[in-house]
Amino acid sequence: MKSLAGYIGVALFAVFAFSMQSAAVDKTALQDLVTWAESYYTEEELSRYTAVSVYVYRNTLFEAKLVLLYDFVYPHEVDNAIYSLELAISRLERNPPEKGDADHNGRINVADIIVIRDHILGTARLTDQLALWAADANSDGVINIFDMLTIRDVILRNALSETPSQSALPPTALPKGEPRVSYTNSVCHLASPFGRGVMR
Ligand SMILES: [Ca+2]
Ligand SMILES: [Ca+2]
Repeated sequence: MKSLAGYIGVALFAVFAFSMQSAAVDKTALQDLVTWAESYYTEEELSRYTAVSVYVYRNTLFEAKLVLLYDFVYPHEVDNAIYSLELAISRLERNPPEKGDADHNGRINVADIIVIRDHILGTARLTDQLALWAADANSDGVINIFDMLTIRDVILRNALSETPSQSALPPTALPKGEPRVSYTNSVCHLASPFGRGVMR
């Protein structure tokens, strides 16, 4: 039969062993992931994703930060936190943009015209399907100068009326295919985002 001192000794050893194990757990990868996630997924960025996927992401991030906070964690808890956070990030689902919001930031402004201009000129091609859909502002299946002019009109109309831009564009269903880019005679001259566009 063990003495009281024996039990205390065993307990102290267990605590010591657990502490040594916890101290050895490397949280660097989790810390790096959390730091990156918090810097990349700002409130503005998160506003582009569906409420459900953002809810899951926030909860998972919170749990990951708890793991970072705890002094005593097992290695598999750190691994699980990394896995769960990476999964939540991969499952963040973008909200569909409105027509004309080519840079998908929730606003229609000059930046969208510039994005479309660069896409047409080939200096910065759009590849995201939602962006391609939004860039076809006049919903004719082609991305060209007329989409830039459509957005310009929306901006001017909004500036005059100070009403939301959503109603200014014709409602359309999401197309199955990628809008075609018009390269009619290949060159699109633009003096400025609001400048005259001449296709030749
Ligand atoms: Ca925009
Ligand atoms: Ca178009």
